Amino acid sequence: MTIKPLIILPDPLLRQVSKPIEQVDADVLKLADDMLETMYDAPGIGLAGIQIGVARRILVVDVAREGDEKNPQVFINPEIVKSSDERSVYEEGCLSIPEYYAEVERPAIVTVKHIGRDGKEHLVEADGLLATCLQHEIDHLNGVLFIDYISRLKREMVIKKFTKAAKSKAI
Ligand code: GNR
Ligand code: NI
Repeated sequence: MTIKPLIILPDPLLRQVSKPIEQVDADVLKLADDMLETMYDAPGIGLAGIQIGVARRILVVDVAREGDEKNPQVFINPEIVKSSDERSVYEEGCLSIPEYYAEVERPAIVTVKHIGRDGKEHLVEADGLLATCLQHEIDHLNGVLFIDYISRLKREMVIKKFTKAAKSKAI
């Protein structure tokens, strides 16, 4: 397993739409393991392929609380097939937008169809933090970031700040 460097705003890769995974082979399982290791190292509760520069439709999550047993989950080609009318609000953050947080309202319950690491199709009904996290990660697969749900003024301020930071770090 390898910890991979994270792609940070305003890298245009974050706006790329990821492509479906055609078969769950050894390379895909290795990618999932690298993503989990990178997520745990960060630390974060979710990670999409594009955040380590791989534009494939795969995400990993673990919303187990600190001290509880780990619960790594891998979602390949995930699709939201049902969303509740009920909404919930969470303060979100993103490993690709470090140290910026904002409240985002999303459907409270979602049903996600996906391929698991066993190569088989699964259906998961998620609520609470898992529902929010899965929607945040699926957004990444479509080039969407949580700052797209805040006001344009706030979003532009965040992008400007990260653009400046990236320029000052460039060699
Ligand atoms: O680690 C993360 N925490 C988080 C908190 C609230 C809502 C979504 C998330 S996902 C984020 C990791 C990340 O950037 N995944 O793409
Ligand atoms: Ni994110």
